[in-house]
Amino acid sequence: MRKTILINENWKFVKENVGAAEVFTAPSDKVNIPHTWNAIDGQDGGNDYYRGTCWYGKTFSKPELNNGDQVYLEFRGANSTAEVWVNNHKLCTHDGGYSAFRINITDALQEENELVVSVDNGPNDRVYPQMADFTFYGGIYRDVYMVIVPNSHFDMDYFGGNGFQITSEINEKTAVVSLKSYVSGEAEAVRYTISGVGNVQVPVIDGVASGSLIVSEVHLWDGVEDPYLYQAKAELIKNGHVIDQVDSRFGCRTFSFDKDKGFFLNGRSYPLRGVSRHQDRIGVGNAITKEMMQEDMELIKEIGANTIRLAHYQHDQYFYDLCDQYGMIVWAEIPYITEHMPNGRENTISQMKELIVQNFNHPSIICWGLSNEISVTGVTDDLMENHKILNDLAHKMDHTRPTTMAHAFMLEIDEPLVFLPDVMSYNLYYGWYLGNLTDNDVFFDDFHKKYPDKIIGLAEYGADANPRLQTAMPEKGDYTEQYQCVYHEHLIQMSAERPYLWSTHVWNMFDFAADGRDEGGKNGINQKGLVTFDRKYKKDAFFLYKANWSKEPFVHLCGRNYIERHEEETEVKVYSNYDTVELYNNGELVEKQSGEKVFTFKLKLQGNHRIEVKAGNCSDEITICKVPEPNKAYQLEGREVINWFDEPDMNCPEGYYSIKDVMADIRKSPEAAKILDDMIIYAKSKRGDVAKKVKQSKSMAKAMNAMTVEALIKQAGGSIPKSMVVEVNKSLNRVKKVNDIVVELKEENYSI
Ligand code: GCB
Repeated sequence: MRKTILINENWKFVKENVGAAEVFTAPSDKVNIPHTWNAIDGQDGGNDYYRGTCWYGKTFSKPELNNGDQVYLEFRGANSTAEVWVNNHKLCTHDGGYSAFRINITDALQEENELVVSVDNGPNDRVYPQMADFTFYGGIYRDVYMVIVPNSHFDMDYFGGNGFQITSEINEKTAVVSLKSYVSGEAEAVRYTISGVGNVQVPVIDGVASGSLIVSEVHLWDGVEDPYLYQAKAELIKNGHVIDQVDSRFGCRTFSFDKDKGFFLNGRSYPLRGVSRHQDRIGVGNAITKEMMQEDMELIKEIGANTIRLAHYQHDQYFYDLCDQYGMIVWAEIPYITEHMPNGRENTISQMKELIVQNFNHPSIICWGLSNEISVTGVTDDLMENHKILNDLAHKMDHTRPTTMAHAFMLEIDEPLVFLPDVMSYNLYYGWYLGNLTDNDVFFDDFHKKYPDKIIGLAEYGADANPRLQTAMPEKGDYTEQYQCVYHEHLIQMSAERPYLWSTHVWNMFDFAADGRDEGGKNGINQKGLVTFDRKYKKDAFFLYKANWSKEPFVHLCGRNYIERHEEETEVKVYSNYDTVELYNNGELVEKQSGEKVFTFKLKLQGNHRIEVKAGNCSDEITICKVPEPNKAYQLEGREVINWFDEPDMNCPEGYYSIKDVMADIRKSPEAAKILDDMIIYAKSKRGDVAKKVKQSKSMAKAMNAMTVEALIKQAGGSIPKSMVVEVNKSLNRVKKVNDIVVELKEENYSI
């Protein structure tokens, strides 16, 4: 029988590209897996974290083996290219930092062994991801196992899978469960058992054993309400004895998509409303523990989501298992992202094969994501061909799940790429990076009207919020908790009014590291999370979703961090899934309100206030007070100016440009356009690599052209310092207006 041994402890780590021969002699640290070398520098901004080759080493004695036993090493994740040596023999190279891989080391074994692994997260042009809005932490950051199997065994060599594939087909109350396994070496039969159902023994023919079992009165895997899992085992039989065994859970469910009504699970409408997740955490990067994954899942459960987009790469098996257990519907994807690389085709294919083979049996997964925002730097023939290959591959490997893609919001809705996958989705950021909140509504209305037969969803949407930043007057680009709420209140309503959206996923459940970012009062962090990077603080918007999605009764008072308030009359906002809430000020009832999810109260401020809200058996409390001056700590540095033209040296002379002009007018003068472009380049540099690369579509260029420079500066959220705004305005004041030229719309790089 096989033996699986976790070998995470006691590795040597050399943070230098010393070469295989030097690993045990070079100065090194002692580390345990999971490990990354970018836990700190990958999260502190500057886009300067160490990307290169580092080395790991471990010695071990030869395990006790029976005749013919095969010894494998199994790496669950090493980012992003790993090479494995045993006793100076290089045994494998694996490209792809988020999928599991195995290597047979039997022939290289001696009594005492030196295992050496190089891991390289340096830039190249063939392994995805290379350009994206997150940190590519280097290291062996998921578990490592030694697996000893008999000479004949369930296949260990096919794209990291366990050689056991289960598919179920449901017919009314009965499920036909097809069981297939792949066998290496000689064996006569495989016995399949489903706990509580029965077993069947089938012969191994040409290395494959196919059988089926009927489950009558099938207990469906029914999403978050009843995620019932069956337990299956495959036993390999040789000479009448069981010599190997693999186990897998599976679930029986059906699902479908309707162009008007969205997603259906087990025949009933089941609108998918949920969040996206990145795996990393503050201080530990991607080297997270099972407890951390469990905590993430508990938070996602608490908010009441029924779906997770596991972005932008393959997640840990443990997390997919949790999704099965908690009944989450999952969008799984490979890190084919942002920038298509002509040399990366092979890597997209192998990563897609790994994704499907390793995750085939998870009932939670309902689609395979081909790519994310891949059109950002332009669509080429090679990109199209690459996608067709991946699409066909996914269909061939799995006829039970559709393919999907997350399109960038600058991809015009008529582009052929939009329609390449089976079901479509867009990442939209109107009301944050660009445009107004209602542009999201218009976008989907246009799409649905023009393509009523297509299945469309919202793969990403979100707005950054730093819990330190608080305001009575929320607006786009201010990074306050309050604007994040305004944004999500609108988006929730927008999607509720459009039941055809097959899924919506908030970007993002958790703040995450993007070392190239420097905005919103934090360096190196994307703050679109509903929960902070350390998982310790639930932002107000978290409770907005909880009110909409969760059945667990609760009431929440917003503005917990907005303690010192300057306004005469303040707004007190409450999120709850009760329909009646009562607000108390210093113990006195202010008002009892009935409504749905969002309740707002006005309160005159004077001195100190202990505010309490009660609903059913639940209550919440905050304390706030009136202060004579606005608290500067609540404002984003660089965004303190409310009206630019109240500032000294800010003018708007007749016949000359100023920041009050719309961009289309400024672009009529090459001299003024240059001033604008320089400012935009500067602002983009604060939003990381992806922002620098974005190529605008014509419709977005049109939207941008209609904006004033002043509006653009606000949207940039304080990343353009006051002194620069004054200088830009002064420079524009020196340029005479050009009135009679029509500027041609170009796909220029001028969004922020
Ligand atoms: C996107 C990307 C995601 C980014 C996000 C953002 O569309 O898919 O990786 O993190 O936007 O926050 O800008």
